[in-house]
Amino acid sequence: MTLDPKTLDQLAEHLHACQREARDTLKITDQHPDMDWDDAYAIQDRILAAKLKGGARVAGYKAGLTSHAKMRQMGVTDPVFGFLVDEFTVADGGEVRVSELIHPKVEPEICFVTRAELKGPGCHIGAVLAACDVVLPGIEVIDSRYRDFKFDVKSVIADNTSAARFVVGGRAVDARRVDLTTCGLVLEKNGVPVALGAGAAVLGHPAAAVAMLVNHLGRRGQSLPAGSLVLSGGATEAVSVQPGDHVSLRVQGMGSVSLRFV
Ligand code: OOG
Ligand code: MG
Repeated sequence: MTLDPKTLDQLAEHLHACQREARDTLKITDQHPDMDWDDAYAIQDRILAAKLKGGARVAGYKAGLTSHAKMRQMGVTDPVFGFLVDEFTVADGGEVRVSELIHPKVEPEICFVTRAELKGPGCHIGAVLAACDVVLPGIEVIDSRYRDFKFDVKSVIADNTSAARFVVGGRAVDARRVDLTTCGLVLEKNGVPVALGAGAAVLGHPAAAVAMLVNHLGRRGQSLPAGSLVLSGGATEAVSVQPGDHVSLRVQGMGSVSLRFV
């Protein structure tokens, strides 16, 4: 850690206010070039604490920057982890109000629901699949609080990895009965395919992203509780959206999920 607790508090308050008020900011490492990964997660922790204090409930966890397509698009080469709270949830087929966001983008994701606690270090794909109940398709709406979506890895971690909204739906299937590497996925905007890929785009196997999250939590003395929802990360580049757009994601064997931007 290089930042003092007061600075961490201020940065968390600032980023949280930017999220709530849908206004952008310059990336925080411009002012604090020496901040480290622990500082970044400490800021994210403070944002979560403020949300919990305000009555929020944790709705799940997310891994991000887990595919080459995403890493290339954002110029960041390390996966990052964040939290999801109830205020981010959208019902399948539901609406997202663009006026509540800065510059939203959508990402196709494979989502896991666990039925047993997972603990790192040493968590691997096998442990994740053994502890998973179902997998299902999900669309994440990311909305970096940083101007023009420009950030580095520490800034984006502090900003809770751009988390803003998400929807899960389609058909939940037994995680061990689908081949999560070869399953194809198609993201459509207004009926036109705009991104396509396969599960293996996410770290070779999307369960590897969950294992990395668990090992990350383990390093911080935490575990992934039973019954957790985990977004494994965008399998393709994220796609910008505007009011009026209808977005749907179809994942092979798992049906489809959708949302509308108004
Ligand atoms: C960071 C969040 C990335 C994913 O699935 O890769 C993410 C960003 O690109 O703004 O959620
Ligand atoms: Mg994502």
